[in-house]
Amino acid sequence: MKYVFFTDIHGSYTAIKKAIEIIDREHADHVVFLGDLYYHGPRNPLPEEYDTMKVCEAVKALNKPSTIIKGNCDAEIDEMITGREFLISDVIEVDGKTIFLTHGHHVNADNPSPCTFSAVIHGHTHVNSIRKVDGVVYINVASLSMPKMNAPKSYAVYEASVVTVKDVEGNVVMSTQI
Ligand SMILES: [Mn+2]
Repeated sequence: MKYVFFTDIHGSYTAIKKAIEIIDREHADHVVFLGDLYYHGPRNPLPEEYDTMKVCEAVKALNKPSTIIKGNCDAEIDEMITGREFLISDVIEVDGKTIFLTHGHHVNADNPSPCTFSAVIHGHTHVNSIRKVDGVVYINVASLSMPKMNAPKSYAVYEASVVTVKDVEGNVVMSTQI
């Protein structure tokens, strides 16, 4: 079972088109959006090809099973127009691992969960990182549209107990066993 993770697209049509290419290239079984899908918010400049309606159409047209996690920029209208619930968090049970999915503005390596998971996969800061806290591996996927602190535009994949953060070309940025 192979998962692909995207986060912080913030309404960039360029980024969602890239995500669709990546889903095909990676032959992912399941797609996870980790929040901040449409709205760019007052903290960010307008991303490339900012077009929330076209991003929404692309998400609705996905031909893979998917999960959408709610970010701190995601609103009730986003769920209504997408026709989907944006989950506050979710858990993947795979290969004997328990992976907690969250946007990352509440739970992250600096504010760890009181629960024990194999890994926590999140976004929010637009900077990728892998940190182990109390035996739990925290993976920050970073942004596909607006990375910060010189991070590359990136996404992540899970397969066979390994999480790999990659740049948009598919080059490995960082990787960890969980
Ligand atoms: Mn955020």
